[in-house]
Amino acid sequence: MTRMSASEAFVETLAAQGVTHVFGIVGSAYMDALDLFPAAGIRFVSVAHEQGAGHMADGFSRATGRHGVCIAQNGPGITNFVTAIAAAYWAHSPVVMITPETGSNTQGLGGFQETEQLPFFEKVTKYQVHCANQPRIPELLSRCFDYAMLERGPTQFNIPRDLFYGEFDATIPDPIRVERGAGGPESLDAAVKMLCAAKFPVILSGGGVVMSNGVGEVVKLAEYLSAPVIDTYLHNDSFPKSHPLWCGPIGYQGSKAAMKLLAQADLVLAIGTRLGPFGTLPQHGLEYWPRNAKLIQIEVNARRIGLVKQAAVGICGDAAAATAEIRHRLETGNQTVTARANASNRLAEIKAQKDGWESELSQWGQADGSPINPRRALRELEKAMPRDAMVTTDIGNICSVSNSYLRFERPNSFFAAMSFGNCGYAFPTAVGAKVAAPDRPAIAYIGDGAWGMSLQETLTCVREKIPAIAVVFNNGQWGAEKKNQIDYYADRYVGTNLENPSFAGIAQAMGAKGIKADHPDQLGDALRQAVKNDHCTIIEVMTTQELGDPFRRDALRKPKRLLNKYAAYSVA
Ligand SMILES: Cc1ncc(C[n+]2csc(CCOP(=O)(O)OP(=O)(O)O)c2C)c(N)n1
Ligand SMILES: [Mg+2]
Repeated sequence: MTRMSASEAFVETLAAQGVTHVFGIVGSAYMDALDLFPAAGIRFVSVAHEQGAGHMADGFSRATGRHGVCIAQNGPGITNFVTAIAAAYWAHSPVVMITPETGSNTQGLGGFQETEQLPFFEKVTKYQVHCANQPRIPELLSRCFDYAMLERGPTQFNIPRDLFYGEFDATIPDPIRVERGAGGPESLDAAVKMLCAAKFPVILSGGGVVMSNGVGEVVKLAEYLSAPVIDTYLHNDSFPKSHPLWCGPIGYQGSKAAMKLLAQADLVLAIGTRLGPFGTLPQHGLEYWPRNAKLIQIEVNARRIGLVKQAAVGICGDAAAATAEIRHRLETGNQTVTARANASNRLAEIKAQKDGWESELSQWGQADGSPINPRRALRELEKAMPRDAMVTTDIGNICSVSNSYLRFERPNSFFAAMSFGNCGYAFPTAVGAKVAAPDRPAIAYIGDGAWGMSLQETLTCVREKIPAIAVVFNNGQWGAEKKNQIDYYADRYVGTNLENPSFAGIAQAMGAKGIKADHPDQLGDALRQAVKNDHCTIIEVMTTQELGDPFRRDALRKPKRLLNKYAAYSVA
């Protein structure tokens, strides 16, 4: 035990957990600890809005597989975290949120900046703790780090601000990291048996593959089986794009090749995925989920096995370890593996489907002229994309269409706004990723509407010298929602048209680089220039108003009105 001040114990615990960066906005509530951050080896990244800090912690975590950490002033600083923490929850990011609270001496009196800070986050955290006993700071704060990693999601350390003062004897705990195994022997046996019999096995590679560092194992198993590998929705970095067995993602605006191949499966091996319902909806008019195929699901969280799709075999295990074990059993067993005998047909089919989809994309991407057709813009950006880029995407129509054009060689490269689907996610997430991996380009795709929610973090990039890149698709509309008004509400536009200033001009006024591109030829150069800049660069892409398929065809209905007053608002 060593005698320490509370703030010393706090920062020593952060340091013991490997924390090198904390994102937040300064506040008196934790200033005594903040004062020690530099000496403890922690860079405080000062942001423009706490939501940005939460997303940056998420992006930092997704780029590295390490914890992301955010902190703010009690009350309003903490409530500003809500959306970002919900997003991190659905991205399965180990974000530790530190929430200093109003002083314990006045709690309940309705003093300054007081609100109960635990209930807001109850449904979007894996663990919350209120520290009421000062000597327990190291223990409880460590637990937040341990559980965030163990359960892959945000945790909350809530502490009355007066508890940063005072002293006690403390031991700083070592981090607890739990190794996971391949799963139960019976379920692995059953999976191997099923795989041996499969004539057309298809592998779905999910987020768990990236998180378990398992891409290499999936490559080996896929090669052994000559099985096509499909990324689950928004996990486009879960298999290398240059591999002949790579087929691209399923889900909204995903790869038709992936969908057509999945439809032919007699067995689906889903690795590291809960098979989220939105990510398996029909697309491009294709009902591609193979209803009659058997499903083997590998999931680290037992609750998610069979949650969305009935699984014939569920393996509760680490994605990488389970995949390696399955291959080992296939290779060393003396059973016949059917898929190895009929590989050539399948390989030919994979190639044919991929070629077909590629030429469709190329045709769509030919549209010329100014402003730029969105698909053309996405194709030009894809062509200029640096090999080691990290790309974040926002929620919007053009960002969704980009799903077909974002392909990656290595894991930890694609950080889309996941199931929470909040506008304003991409840019701060890219900023956090850039802080985590300064040698890799960090590029955010954002619509003009969502840019209004996130452009303030350009200030953070300028002030903190973070050369993140934003590609803003300026189509003068909240396009994804406008598409619903086009399809369902007879082109009655309520709240979906946007009048924009010059976003490149705003970027320059903020001290960043601003580039406007309104012709397809300019886009590749703009991106290459932005990657070269050691300054934050905003590329404003002027696009047409053309829109791709809507998001939520699954959830919208044609309007029906009963009152005379609204008769004109019905669709016949
Ligand atoms: C925080 C938040 N508010 C509202 C929405 C609903 N929403 C989904 S997509 C969208 C439109 C996005 O417009 P924009 O960013 O301009 O991209 P575009 O669709 O035009 O490509 C809106 C408002 C949301 N997902 N998140
Ligand atoms: Mg828009």
